[in-house]
Amino acid sequence: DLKKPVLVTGASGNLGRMLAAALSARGYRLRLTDIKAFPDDLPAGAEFVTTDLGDEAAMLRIADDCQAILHFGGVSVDRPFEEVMDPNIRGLYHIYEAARRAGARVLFASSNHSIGFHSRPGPGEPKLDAPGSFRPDSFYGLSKAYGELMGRLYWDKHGVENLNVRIGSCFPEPVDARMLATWLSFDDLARLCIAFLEAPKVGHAVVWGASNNPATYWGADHRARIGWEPLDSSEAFRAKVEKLLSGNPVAERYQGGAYCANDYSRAS
Ligand code: 15L
Repeated sequence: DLKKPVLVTGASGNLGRMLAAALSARGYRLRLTDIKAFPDDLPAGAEFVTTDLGDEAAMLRIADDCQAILHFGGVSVDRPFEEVMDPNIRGLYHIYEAARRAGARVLFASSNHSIGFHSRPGPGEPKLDAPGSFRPDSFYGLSKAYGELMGRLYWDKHGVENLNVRIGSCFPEPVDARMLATWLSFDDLARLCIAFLEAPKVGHAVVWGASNNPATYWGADHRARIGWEPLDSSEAFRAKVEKLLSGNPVAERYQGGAYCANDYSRAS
């Protein structure tokens, strides 16, 4: 539906700006929002309003009439609990209430840090399947698990459709050896968002947000439901990054990498 607007939160961030351009080029009407000003020229068919995810009235207002919310807003890195609380915990409730009232579907930018304390699979070991695999590696990762479960609740109780994308590492290129497993290209993310918007039915779904990387840690998910398959691969960057290790044994053992090692105080 190209007539009803799509709301993109976190629109001023790296992923939000890339998606605004890609969705505008596809002909979508866009309502963009962020706590920070939009740094670029607005793409065609887009309007921008500054909002705070902690402000319920503002979130209900801005989502009014929207067909979908692509929720990329909130704290996107490992931060102390108090900083995560308002945008990522309260904010998720505001996003889902707004979606329920507008009759919109939600794409939630979840993260691999919701499952970061799973060990990296060795050669021949099974890959991690998406459903029910939470092992957060930080208060940030915990907020992403909570956001996914908010989607579970709103689908079961109110029929709000939602796709939870456990993004690995979405950057222009992989920048270290871990990203040979976790990298998601911008183009694969843009195609995923379009597949979500155009899928006849989503329900409550969880998808690994990674490109078609042979070194992946991840197995089954619900991608068939939206007909998405990643087309890019991190292998093209192997020679450039394979020797770039963190040097920290906790970071190297677990899927979440450095987030697992931050503030780590377990004796054994
Ligand atoms: C994330 O969740 C962060 O938003 C991003 O900055 C990266 O740190 C990424 O995870 C990752 O694990 O590489």
